Formats: sequence, C-alpha cells, structure tokens
Amino acid sequence: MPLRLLWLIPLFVLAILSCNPTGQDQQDRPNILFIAVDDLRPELNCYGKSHIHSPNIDHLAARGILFNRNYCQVPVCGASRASLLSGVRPTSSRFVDYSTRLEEDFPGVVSLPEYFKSHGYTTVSRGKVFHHANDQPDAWSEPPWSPAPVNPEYGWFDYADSNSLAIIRQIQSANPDAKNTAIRGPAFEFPDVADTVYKDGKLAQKGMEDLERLAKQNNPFFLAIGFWKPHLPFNAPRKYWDMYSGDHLEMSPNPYIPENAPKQAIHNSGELRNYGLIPKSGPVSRDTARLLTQGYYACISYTDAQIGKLLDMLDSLKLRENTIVVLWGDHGWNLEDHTLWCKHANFETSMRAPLIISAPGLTHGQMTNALTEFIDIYPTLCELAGLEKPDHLDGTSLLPLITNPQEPFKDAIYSRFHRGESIKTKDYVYTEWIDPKQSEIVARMLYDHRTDSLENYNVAEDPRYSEITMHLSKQLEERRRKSEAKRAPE
Ligand SMILES: [Ca+2]
Repeated sequence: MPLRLLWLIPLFVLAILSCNPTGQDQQDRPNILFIAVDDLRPELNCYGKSHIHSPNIDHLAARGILFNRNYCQVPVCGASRASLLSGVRPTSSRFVDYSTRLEEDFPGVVSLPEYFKSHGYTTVSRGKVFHHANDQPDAWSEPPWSPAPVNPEYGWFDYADSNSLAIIRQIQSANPDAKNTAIRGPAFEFPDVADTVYKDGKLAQKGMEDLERLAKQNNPFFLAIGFWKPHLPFNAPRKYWDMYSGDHLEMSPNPYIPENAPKQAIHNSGELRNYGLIPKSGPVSRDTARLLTQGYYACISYTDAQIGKLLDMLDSLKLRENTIVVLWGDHGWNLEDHTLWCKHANFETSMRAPLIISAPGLTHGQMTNALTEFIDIYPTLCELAGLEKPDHLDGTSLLPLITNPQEPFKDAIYSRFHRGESIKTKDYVYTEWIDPKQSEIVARMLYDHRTDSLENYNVAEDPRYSEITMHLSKQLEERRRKSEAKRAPE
C-alpha cells in the first residue's frame, strides 16, 4: 500500500494487526454483507467485459478489491458452497455434487456464519446461501427465509409468462405421470414485468428491510443474501433483455472441443437439456444459442440491479463505513465454450469465479492477479473482523493481497469435479482423472495459458511438456493425500 494511503486504515484494522485479535470489542466489529450470485461467471464490466451492463457490481469493485484469478473448489452449486462456507477442501467423497449437504459431508465443522454467530454476530440467511436452506440450521440467529416463486404450483423455476405456463402444461399432457413441480418449462422468458415479480426482486426488498432492522441493533450482523440469477431458466423482466441486442452479442470464441481433449473433459450439457424446447442431444440451433446468451446476460443485469438496491440501502443507513461487503459467484459457466453449456467441467470457464471484497478503509478499487480460491474467504473475514481463525481451515487469508495486490501469494490453486482433479498455476492448468479401483491416471489434459488462454490445445501428451506434466501431477498427488487424510470433527 502506498504510504499516502496508510492513514486510511481504520482503527479497528490496526487493532487486528497489532494486538490480540480477540481483544476487539464485539460492538466495534464490522458488519458483513455476504452476497452470493448463483452461476455468475466473471463476465462483468469490472472484469474488463465492457459489453455487460453491471454498474452496481462495478461500483462495488471500485470501492473494493477484485480478485481477477479466483477459482471455485468445485464447479457445481451445493459442493462449491459447502466448501466455501466450511473453509474445507473437497475430496473424491466430500463435497461432490449439486445437492451436497455440509452437515452430512463434514459433520461437526463450524461453518463461517456459525463461527460469526458464536462471536456475537446476528447471522441471517436470505435466498440461496447453502444449497439447502435447512443445512446447518444452527448457523443462523433466525430461520433462513426465501421468497416464494411467482407460480409455486410449477416448482421453484419462477415462471411468470403465460406462454411458459402453456408450454409446461403441454409437456405435462405428454407426460401425465410427471408432477407439475418437477417439469421444467422453457429455458428463458422475458415478460414485461416489474423486478419484484421474480424471486430475486423480492429478495432484494427483504434484504433492504433486514438492513434497516439490523442497523438498529447494538451487535454486528452477518447478512447473507443469495441471488438465484443468472442460474437457468433465464427468466428476467424484458427491460434487461432489451439491454442486449441479438445482433451484437459476444458469442463463445471456441464452441468446439479442444484438440486432443479426453472424452472425460466434455459432457452433454444435461442441465440445459432438462428444459423445454431444448434438444436432448446435439448442438442447439444458432437462434437458441443467441437467445440463451442474451438471457444469461439479461439475468446478470437483473441481479446487478437488485444488488444495487442493497448497496444503496447500506449508504442511506450510513452503514457502508463499518460494513465489509463480499460478492461471489459460486463457480463459472459455459456459454457453449468447448461445446458446453452450464458448469460441471474442469476448464477455466467452469472453475474461475468472481470474488470482490469491499473492506472500509482498506480497499479502493484494487485488482489482483494473484491465484486465489474460495476457501480463502473464511480466514479473510475472520482477520478483517478481528477473530482468531479456527484450526480446521484449509484456506489462507487474503489480507496481504488487500494491502498489497502484488504480494506473492499462492503458487497453485486446486479445483475438482467428480474424478477430474485440477491444479492451476500462473502458466498452466493440469487435470487428471483417476480410476478409483486401480488408482491409475486414465485421462489427463494440460493447457499452456502463456500461449493458449482459451484452452484449445491439450498438450499433456506433447513430449515438450512431459516435465511440467509430471511435476504438476506430483503436486496434485500431494494435495490429494493431505485432503483425503483430513477428517471431520465428529
Ligand atoms: Ca451455482
């Protein structure tokens, strides 16, 4: 940090850095506004993507620090969230799938909100924070709350357009045994409705009410708000769709399988194919690809607008100077990159995920290219709040990067999806798949980000890369051994 900025460090941070962290008075601790955005890949204006309208997240980044090379631990909802919220790495049997429950996979662990609750915070969960709202019920000071979808008789998908409901009824008449709530309608809709018709608009309203209420308390709060969009289906008010013309969309630069990629690296985009009017196999039409891309972008802008309402409320309540804001997406997303839609893969487009932290007095629009991962959030918030870090954490506090974004940090980060285990270094990303019965590597891929940032050429079998491939495989093996040996407290 330049010397001229040192005066900006508030007293509470100096106290953290210079003395016993637990000596801080409870009422002096900063509030935490913890914003999760489901399936948000780092395609935002503040990430250099000027075609995206994300003014509110951009404004947060201008007051925060943007972690430009941040990675999730598992590119699927439930598993990613369980790892992030526990601060523990995944393994072949821990934090594996979308429906992961932390309390089942790692029982007895003190999760991030529970830890803050035990240190005097009022902890509140709104929307999609843990994948299952009733996972870790003791983590929250009051029961988690989520808004009802606009037509709950059609499940959680939140369809408001009568055309979508007609399509659902059509699908149901062809499948009379299927329940309405299990039928997925179209992959998108764009009716001319108010923001508050959909769940995320209702969630922002509730969050604003929570901020007003929590501001009056004497103890600090940890308010977690999990938005659903841009998760499928891409349902958002028409005004957000109108921000993106189909003629000027940025489509995937590489909608093809990388050269020499193993078959394990590619999937059939099954999550998307569950939706009505999407073919069960083969590529979607060009028109559908454009609409899906437009819909994904529209949902980003819709959610960005809801986040803006929360941040405006923070300002109007004069809470900003004592509130740390964390914004994260739970993993990346493919918009036909490598032929893929959705997540569930070991490419950069699935594993890289947004992370922005605004810490009053410490952040002012920094950006770091250091390699970071979601397990680093838990220890970072402990340090920023002046709490000792629990022993079970696998991550490293990001505070050194906040004070100096150029500070040397991690040599590598680790991510995995099912049997595919990845290591990402400054120059490379290497993934290997291991046969659990024979403990043998059955497939592998290596991308050289110095020359191939889009990951179009798998060079794992290229003799020129044999030394680096061997080295990265060994590092993965060491990490695997340590993570598999870690046991839950109970
Ligand atoms: Ca997700």
